[in-house]
Amino acid sequence: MANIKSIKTTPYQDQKPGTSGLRKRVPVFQQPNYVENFVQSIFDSLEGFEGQTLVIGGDGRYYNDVAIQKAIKIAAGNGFGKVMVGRDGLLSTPAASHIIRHYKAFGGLVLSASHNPGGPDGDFGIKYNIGNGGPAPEKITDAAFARTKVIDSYKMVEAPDVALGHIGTQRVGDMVVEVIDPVADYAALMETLFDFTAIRALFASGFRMRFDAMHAITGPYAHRILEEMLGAPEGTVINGTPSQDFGGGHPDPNLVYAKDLYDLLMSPDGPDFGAASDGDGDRNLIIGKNRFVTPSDSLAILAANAALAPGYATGIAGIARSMPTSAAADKVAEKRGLEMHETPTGWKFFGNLLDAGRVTICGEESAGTGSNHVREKDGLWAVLLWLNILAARKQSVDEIVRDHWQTYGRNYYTRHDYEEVDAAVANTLMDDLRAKLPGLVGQSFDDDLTVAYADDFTYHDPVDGSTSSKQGIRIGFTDGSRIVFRLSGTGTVGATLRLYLERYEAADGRHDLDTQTALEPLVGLADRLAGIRERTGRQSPSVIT
Ligand code: VG1
Ligand code: CO
Repeated sequence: MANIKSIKTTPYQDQKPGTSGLRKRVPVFQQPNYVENFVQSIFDSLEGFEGQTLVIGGDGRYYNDVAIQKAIKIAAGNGFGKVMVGRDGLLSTPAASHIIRHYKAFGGLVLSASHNPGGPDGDFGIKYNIGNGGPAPEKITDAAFARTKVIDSYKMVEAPDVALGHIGTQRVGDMVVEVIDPVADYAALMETLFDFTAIRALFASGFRMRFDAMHAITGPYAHRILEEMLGAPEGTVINGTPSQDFGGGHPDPNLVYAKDLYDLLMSPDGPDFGAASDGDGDRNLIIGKNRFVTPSDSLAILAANAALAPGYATGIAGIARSMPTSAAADKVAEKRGLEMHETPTGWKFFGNLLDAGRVTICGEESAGTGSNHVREKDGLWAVLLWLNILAARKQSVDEIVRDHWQTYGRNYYTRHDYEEVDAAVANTLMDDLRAKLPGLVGQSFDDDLTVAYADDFTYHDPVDGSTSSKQGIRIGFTDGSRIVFRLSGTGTVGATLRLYLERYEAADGRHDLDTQTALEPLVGLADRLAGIRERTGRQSPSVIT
């Protein structure tokens, strides 16, 4: 019999999972039993995993190697039959989702804080995914949080650390640990979805691309798929070796942290196509030559053109987007007669719709797009679908984007983030604004902005009937413009206030305005309504995407 120990512990009160798992600074995770308590609390909230398989992997950030050993031994102590783990403890978030599904595992632990910086003073995170490969729904995360507040012991097998450097099988107590190639299954899945022959021909014709892996997890995936399988020239993938602190950078593929890539694509002899992914490989940034593609537009364009890829040749069932994401995708759904769903922020809300076959493509304004091939957003998938579309349409990114606006109109869109704001100030700002909402409907501002609705978004899941309230304040105007206020659920210091702005120009409207200029009146109005500058003391946002 395995040497299973029940070890006494004391609870922490702050282990509440946010938008995407539990995220804290590394020193918080390094406190005695912090990881152990959280992992045991997750297992305590689940039933029926005895003898089943658990997938574990992470984005390779600092503390991944320590936390993964604890997780494996606790899984063994709780009676899992097998753990599948990526070599060196690595798995991108979408690859973990695929492996859970492919091997019919009971669930998985993803060790990552995604786009947050890493290193000894950076962030770490743990997220549990269920058997469909998607993030655990609130029912489970709520139960796990409740458990963390009272937990008094955890179960662990006493064993030496598992060697994760080589593919193969070993044992921890009675549990089998299989170390797998983190890339192989995922790459094989991509081959079933996309026209690799056409993409190979595109690269062979001299099409030039740069993929910035931002020293994060997608490096090994991008090297293998883009360079080895699709024949993109060596050097197409840069920053392709995962490092514990992401090369000291911020692995968030946006116009601030991937500015070099942006500048390159805007330069006269830049490549045809640029892309980047985040810490754990589930986000994507898409930039064509002289054309940045707003993630909300990218979702709409991918949905409109998906049928060009073999995996979606028979068409898509429907589209879902998170509430703050622009309505560009709605225009596609409307025109094509597809189901359209608006969900709260975070991928966990797409799972039911995907499982029920009601939607095929999902997306978020935060550079997340994905489909029913897994139950997470998927950075490389989005890049490959773009490549497939470019190969099939034989047009540039800019031409495709403009053509899309001509057909569906343009949803000008931007997000302004105020990071590390005092939490009390941010909460009061939201509370005061919420109190104002009922009085706003029908009011007109700046001559032409009349409020059509103003509410705090509540989602009713049409599949399981659950309700999620207080998901963000929406102020919609009669002309289709919209202002959304939300507090981030992934930050680890203070509060991050996100302001999302959108304005619609019809198909025959003006599509060539500068985005920030087009949205300036809404920015001003948002500040007047919520008193952002006055309350936060900030004159401008920390990040504009
Ligand atoms: C952010 C994004 C959200 C995304 C989440 C996880 O959440 O806004 O769209 O799903 O990060 O992405 P928040 O609560 O900070 O706004 V990732 O790449 O961390 O897995
Ligand atoms: Co991510």
